[in-house]
Amino acid sequence: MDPLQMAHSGPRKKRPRQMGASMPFPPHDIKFQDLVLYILEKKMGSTRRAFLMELARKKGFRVENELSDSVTHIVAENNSGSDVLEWLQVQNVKAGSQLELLDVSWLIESMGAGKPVEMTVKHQLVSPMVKKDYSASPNPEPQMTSPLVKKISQYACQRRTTLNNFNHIFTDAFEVLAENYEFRENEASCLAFMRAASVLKSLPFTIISMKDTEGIPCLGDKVKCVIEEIIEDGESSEVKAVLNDERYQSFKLFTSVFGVGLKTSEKWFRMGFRTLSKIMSDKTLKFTPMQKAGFLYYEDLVSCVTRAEAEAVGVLVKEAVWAFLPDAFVTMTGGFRRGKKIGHDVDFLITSPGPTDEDEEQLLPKVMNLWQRKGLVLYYDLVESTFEKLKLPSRNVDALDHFQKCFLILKLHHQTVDSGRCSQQEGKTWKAIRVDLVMCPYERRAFALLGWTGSRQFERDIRRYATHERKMILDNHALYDKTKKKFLRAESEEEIFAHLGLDYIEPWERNA
Ligand code: DCT
Ligand code: MG
Repeated sequence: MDPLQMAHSGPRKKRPRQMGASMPFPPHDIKFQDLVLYILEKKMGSTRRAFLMELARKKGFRVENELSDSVTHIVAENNSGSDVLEWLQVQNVKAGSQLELLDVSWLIESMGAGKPVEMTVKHQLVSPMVKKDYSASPNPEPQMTSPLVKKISQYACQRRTTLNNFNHIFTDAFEVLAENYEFRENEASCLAFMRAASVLKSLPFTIISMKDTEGIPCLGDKVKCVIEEIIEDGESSEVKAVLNDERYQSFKLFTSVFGVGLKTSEKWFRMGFRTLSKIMSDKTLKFTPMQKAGFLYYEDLVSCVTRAEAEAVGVLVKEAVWAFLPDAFVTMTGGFRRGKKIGHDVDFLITSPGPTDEDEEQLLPKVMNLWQRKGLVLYYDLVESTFEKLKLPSRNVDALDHFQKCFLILKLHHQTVDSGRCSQQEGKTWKAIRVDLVMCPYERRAFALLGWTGSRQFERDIRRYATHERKMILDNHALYDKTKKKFLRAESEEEIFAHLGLDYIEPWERNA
């Protein structure tokens, strides 16, 4: 027994329980045998740590004094994921995939509930995937910055971005600012904030101090100012000002109408319009057929499409397509392929190995015709293919591709999907849904699938990467190698990534 302990224990026979001291026989019953907790003192302080350890033990949790192999959960306060990983590295402990790194909020909620609560993104300091990557990598040499941020690429196609966004508070703010710059046609600033949002979405931890931003690419001075203000005040004054700005509010409202872009919004704003009802009732304004449909089905179209609705649309698309081309492949693309639970529309790529050019050309018109006879088409715009006339590869990376496609509004009856709550109007038994159908030649399907899966930022970055890092040109139709002066064929998305020398990124990791 050490002298200090002897001094404390005095004449008493029973050794007093010291908070934080080594205890081979914990005095509290352990209720949750599978969990072994370790509470990090760093940034928490020894007093609070001792208090939490005692409380957790009272509640039936096993809490270790020392970090050992048996520990399953590390609980930290005021630490980011990178802080904890850095600390583990110093301790020479690898954060294996079985070790959970959690914020103290998980422990507090668990103690409140009297049992371990489910670990969600808001509790996890590091995404399980990165923890695995990290534990697999050899111990790197000492680093000045956070060990996690060293290897982040400026290109979204070299990052894995799932829907687990640990930095919503920042990315939401950036997206408002980017949108405002878009409305003001300041392309450079718009892109700067979109890139910043994209890179923060890929981080496996929440930024809690400016130190966490060290080494992260795409964060310029303007972006860092916003981050700093949010860290300090919990919000950005610039974002607040934009959200209250009349022009921003009007553009946001006007562009929420299907068929209304920046040009029309600008016109209506200059004419002094501020509400949709004034615009709709104005006798002097002329609307395109697309805008008329946009106003007519406005409520349905602004309420998001759910996955159940998207699946129901998928059934209708397959039924109709297979009626004319039984061997066609129908793939849901866009946000739903990336695992999103909601979307503004449902995108499909259709391709078939068999058909003659004429059969291929006739498919979408036939599908439209069938659905019109069934009364399912509320609006459609069939865009003919310009693929034959196209000089590949196209340099305009943000332009739409040259495949035949159909932008439509489909009438989805509720009996095909359990979504009664989606309807705004009493007694209405259907919902208007925006659907994009794209038909591509079979040998182009890998490029079209990659292009239509998105996200938009991912697409921008994979093209930028191809151009600047590989001297290749990638678009929705093809991949061209400028050095070899030839087109590179691909039967799958994996082959395109391989041609570009990139690790394969799964669709659900492309939410950049
Ligand atoms: N796309 C593109 N360039 C365009 C338009 C689209 O690269 N000019 C790609 C990126 C995503 C995909 O097509 C589908 O586009 P959207 O439906 O607009 O995006 P989404 O990711 O599906 O998002 P949402 O959930 O809002 O539909
Ligand atoms: Mg979509």
